[in-house]
Amino acid sequence: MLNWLGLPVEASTHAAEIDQMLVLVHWLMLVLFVGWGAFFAYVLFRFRKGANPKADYAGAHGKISKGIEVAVVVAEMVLLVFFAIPAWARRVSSLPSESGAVVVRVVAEQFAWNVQYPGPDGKFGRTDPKLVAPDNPLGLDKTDPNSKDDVTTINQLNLPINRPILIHLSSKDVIHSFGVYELRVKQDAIPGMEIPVWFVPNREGQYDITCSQLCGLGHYRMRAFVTIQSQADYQAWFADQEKQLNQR
Ligand SMILES: [Cu+2]
Repeated sequence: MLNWLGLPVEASTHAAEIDQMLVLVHWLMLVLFVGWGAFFAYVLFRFRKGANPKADYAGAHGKISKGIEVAVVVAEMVLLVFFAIPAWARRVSSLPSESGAVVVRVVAEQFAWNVQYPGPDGKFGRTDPKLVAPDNPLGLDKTDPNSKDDVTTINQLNLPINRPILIHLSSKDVIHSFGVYELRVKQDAIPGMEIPVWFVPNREGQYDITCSQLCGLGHYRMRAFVTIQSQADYQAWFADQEKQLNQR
């Protein structure tokens, strides 16, 4: 039932719930489209000029039209109250704990995605806009002890499978939007705000991070990758990053 929408693969645990919502909305839209379309064709014929030389200003009198209107409103309310709002509430209120999750900072800028991992100490190094430079896009304060083990990447986010991921999302300049279709994740990145985004990836692979908010001339090339890998592969990747860090 999901394939007819042509959706990308589901790569996170909440993807099925989002897709169910999409499918329900599309079914409702299909019924409305066919229903209103048939009604429109009927009205074109029934109230043609030849049969109705004088317009009737009172409109529809029957109970059927009112009944249909109420049914559409009720169907939309059911979708909203029983499906959409609970699904949204789960996304924004049941955040995983910092200690149990893989915590990452993602900072958007025109036109790239900067990633900061807190490293083994679990603490993000201090960042300061004054320290931002071409070789330090995050403005990481290298004198801060917490920053010593912080791994930073550009346009590449590696994450382990089957672990809760908590991303602290922000932006350096304008409003961007962090969109990963396979994970069914989309969240605006807003300067001055740090917005939590969480999900549990459950399918290994490499997926596109696409900026989903028109953010300037280079918007089209604001593309990055998220690589979902096994716990062992992720640890090996991370150890490699730490090694490179110590060689610098
Ligand atoms: Cu952008």
